[in-house]
Parts: sequence; C-alpha cells; structure tokens
Amino acid sequence: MSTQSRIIAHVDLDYFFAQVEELLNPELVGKPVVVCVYSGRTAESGVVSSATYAARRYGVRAGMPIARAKKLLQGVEAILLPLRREVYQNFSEKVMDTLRREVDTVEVESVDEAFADGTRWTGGDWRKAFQLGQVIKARVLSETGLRCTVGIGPNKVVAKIASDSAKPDGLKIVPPSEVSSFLKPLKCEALPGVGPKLAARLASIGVKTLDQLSALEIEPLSQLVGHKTAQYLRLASRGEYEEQVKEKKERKQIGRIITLKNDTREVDEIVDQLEEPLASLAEAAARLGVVARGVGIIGITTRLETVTRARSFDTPLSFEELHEIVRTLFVSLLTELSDVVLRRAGVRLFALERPTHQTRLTAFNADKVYELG
Ligand code: TTP
Ligand code: MG
Ligand code: MG
Repeated sequence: MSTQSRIIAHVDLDYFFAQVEELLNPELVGKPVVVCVYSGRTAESGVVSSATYAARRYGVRAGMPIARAKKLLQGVEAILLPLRREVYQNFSEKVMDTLRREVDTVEVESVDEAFADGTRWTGGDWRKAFQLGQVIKARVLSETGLRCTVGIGPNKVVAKIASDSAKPDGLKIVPPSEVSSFLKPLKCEALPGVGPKLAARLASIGVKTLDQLSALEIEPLSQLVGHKTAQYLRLASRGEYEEQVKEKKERKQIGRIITLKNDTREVDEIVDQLEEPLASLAEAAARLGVVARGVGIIGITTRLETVTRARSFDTPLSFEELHEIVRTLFVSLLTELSDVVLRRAGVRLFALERPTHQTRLTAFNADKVYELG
C-alpha cells in the first residue's frame, strides 16, 4: 500500500487525569476540578497536572503552580485533588487495549494518547474515516467510560494537529485534499515539537504561520534551527512528514503497582490490597487475549529500594493459582528480607501467550467487569 493512502488516527483523552477523577466520583462532573502534583515542601507547593474545562475557564492550566491556580479559583467552589498515578495508568492501559482490539497497529505516545493506523480498517477509503473515528470514540467510552478526541489525517503529524484542534470530545477528519488549507493558517506552535523557544526563533525572521514556514527555503531555515529540525519543519508544515505508526515494543508483560494503605510487612495485608490489581490484571490479560505462564511480585520498601521475586511455569496459570503464587512469593520475600517494610507493592504477569483454547484465566473473566478505584 502506498504511503499516500494511509489513514492515521490520533486519539487523546480529554482532561485525562481530571476526567478519571470525575468518572470515579460523579459528584465532580461539571465542576472545576484540578489534579495536582504536590511536591510536599509546603502544603501549597507543586504544580497543576490536569484541569477540567470548568477549571480552565478561570485560566487554570497544566504546569501552573498550585498557588496560582488557587488564586484564579478564589471564591469558586473548586476541587483540588492529589494525583493518583496508578489509577490513571490502569485506565490508560484499558484505553490502549481497547484501541488494539479495533485496529492492527497502535503506537502509545503518552499516558493519554496514541496513534492508530486505520488504513486496513478503512480499506484506505477516506469516506470511512469518519466512521473509524466514531467507532474509536464509542468503544473507548463504552469500555472505559472516558471521552476522547480523535483526529484523522494521512500521517501522524496531521492527525495530531487535527485532534488538538477538535478538543474536547471532538472528531476531526483531514483528508489529503484538505491538508494544505487546514495547516496553512495555523501558528508554528501547532506543530508537534515546536515549543515557545523554537517559535520565538522562527518569529525572529518573521515566520509565524505554517504557510510562511512551508514557503521558506531549506538553507536559511537550516542556518536558523539546524539541519535536522529544518528538514522536519519543512516537511511537517506541508503535511508531508511521513513516519510509520509502530508498536513501540511488544507487550512482554503487564503489571499493576499500588501504594499500600500503610507501610507494612504483613503478607495478609499486602495480598488483600492486591486483590483488585490482580483482578484488573487478569481482566487486562483476558482483554488482550493472552494467558500468563509467569508471575512476579515487586515491593518498594520504606527505604525506597525495589525488591522483586518471580516464578514461571510450563502451563498458563488460573486466577486462583496466580493468587496463591503471589502470596507464596510475598511470604518468601519477607522471610528472606527480615528487615524490610513495604510502602508499595505490585504484581506483574509475564510469559504472555495466546491460548490454544480457552483457559481458566480467560474463563474467569468472561462475565465479570471490575471497577477500578
Ligand atoms: P494532555 O493530553 O496534555 O492534557 P489533558 O488530557 O489533561 O487535557 P486535554 O483535554 O487538553 O487533552 O496530558 C495528559 C495527562 O498528562 C494529563 O491529564 C495530566 C498529565 N500532564 C501533567 O501531569 N502535566 C502536564 O504539564 C501535562 C500537559 C499533562
Ligand atoms: Mg489529553
Ligand atoms: Mg495528551
């Protein structure tokens, strides 16, 4: 298939961390919600990680100091929440698994975005691109409860700019015939990789729009920003930067890690709290259509050391077996390391493989849906 006929989707979750908080607590819906990374130095030090659109209306943005966000939200009934990385990571993995089941190739770009090659899905027919976007949005919503924005274009750069332009809860298709008119009026910062510094440098020679950027000769541009960047800018500004959608790496393992309710070395306490992560892992395996022959545990100690144990087997494990092995591994770990106290604990499944017939692991999950939280 020629490069011209590729149909690439870029999927980005809307106000991701804050949306997850909304999903887990419907009372928050529509309110200014701000997810914060508290640095711990003072009660207020840290930055905003994600903000709902209701909070953005007051000017709150990711990366802004918490104190500044509080000032902007003075007198407003706003909710500031601490970041819960594991919770968002679990949702992220569910979204990526959903995409993987829909299209052949998914390139995970960040915790909340991915490129999906929809060329096969659409048969290369741009009339089906809108339907592809609708299906992706509907599947992500029905399987995870999350809303996203999808941009579709003939390459990754155009697809990403398209999704940026359609936020939130949007769908924007830019077929090859519209690439030029779509890109031309945009500011240089619209290109992925062009931050304020590079934009200022381009502005210093009077280049502010992609139309102007695409008209520049490669020589003066190279002198200004270096050869490699110049080549990227020239191609990207014309919508001609082609880069394949690639799975970054094959999934050799899946894992979940949690922060324990309190520091402990009690196996029962640890395994109890790993109940839900284990169920979620078994479900993730089932959704990926794989079974595991290996299981490992990980502990982060109160001294922030990482300790691990793992075992692999000749045949895929059932959910009950996983449970038992996890317990056994924690018993042996904590017996051997008599002075460690765990702060975080996790489980990973490895030696993932396609089952030859349905196993107990997948059967266990067939009719069960787990709530994360
Ligand atoms: P983004 O996709 O950039 O932002 P978003 O999903 O919150 O909002 P949008 O609707 O505009 O897509 O980033 C994804 C997540 O990454 C975000 O929810 C939180 C995290 N993040 C940070 O922690 N710090 C940051 O500065 C940014 C930009 C994101
Ligand atoms: Mg996002
Ligand atoms: Mg993003």
